[in-house]
Amino acid sequence: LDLENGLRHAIEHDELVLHYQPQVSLSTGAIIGAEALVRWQHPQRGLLPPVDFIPIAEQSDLILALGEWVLRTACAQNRVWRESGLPPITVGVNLSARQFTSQDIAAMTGRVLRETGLPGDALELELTETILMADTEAFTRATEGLKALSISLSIDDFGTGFSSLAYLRRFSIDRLKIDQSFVRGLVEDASSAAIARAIISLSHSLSLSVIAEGVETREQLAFLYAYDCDEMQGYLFSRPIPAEAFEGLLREGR
Ligand code: G
Ligand code: G
Ligand code: MN
Ligand code: NA
Repeated sequence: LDLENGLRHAIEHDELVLHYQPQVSLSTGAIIGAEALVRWQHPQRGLLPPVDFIPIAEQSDLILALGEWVLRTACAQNRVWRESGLPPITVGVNLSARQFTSQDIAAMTGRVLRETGLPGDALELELTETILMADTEAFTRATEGLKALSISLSIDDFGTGFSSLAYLRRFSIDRLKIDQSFVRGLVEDASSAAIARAIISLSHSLSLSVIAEGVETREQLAFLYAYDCDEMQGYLFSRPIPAEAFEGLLREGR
């Protein structure tokens, strides 16, 4: 409960901060996107990773205020980048299941886009397979509302859940994110490599784009390139970094 109250205070007093991890095109090497990842600059405990507070926020409606703060901050930041003549990128924001069940997410997102002036096609929302499995009428309406705003939808940690492939079509998914666990074993483990290849080919068969997460080595990158993966994200290129550092990378065009 202490942490919950602390977190409520943190949202209201700007103790949260976003770091951005670059997403890179494998064909051009250019940065094409940024995943926004929240941290809590805790006054006593230092910079806390999301695992330390997102699960707590998810136990209450606190996740709604936190989620809206993240969305607004990421959209406002990307608007600033776009206005400053940097190469245009898409910003990706992670969503929790409760953000679909406890509010009208399309209305909230539409409001944030209007208020920040960011075009919908410069925003990607990351869903998990668990969220997708909530195959309800309300969820269908929510995703239709988001698509009507020209927002991209991706499936995070793809391959670790149990979603049906039919959902990819039904909910107009744009991109799959290959889970890090498959990328980690790409070079040594035949079954990880087979799964990664299968996800890439599935994506292309359905005209989705596909990004590999957690790319740490040149060998993994070479495999992904050979398998015709579209994009990569991982420590090999960059860790998640503060906005100013990200802007530096974008400006250098690397
Ligand atoms: O940032 P890290 O590098 O530690 O991220 C760990 C986990 O926290 C990831 O699974 C990510 O999806 C989740 N996460 C990070 N930022 C957010 C956020 O703004 N909202 C939600 N719901 N999850 C987030
Ligand atoms: O939302 P998601 O679960 O995909 O969050 C991505 C998480 O993966 C974040 O915690 C981020 O810091 C982490 N991450 C990103 N790239 C790498 C990487 O190359 N290696 C490892 N081990 N973790 C990574
Ligand atoms: Mn993610
Ligand atoms: Na992921």
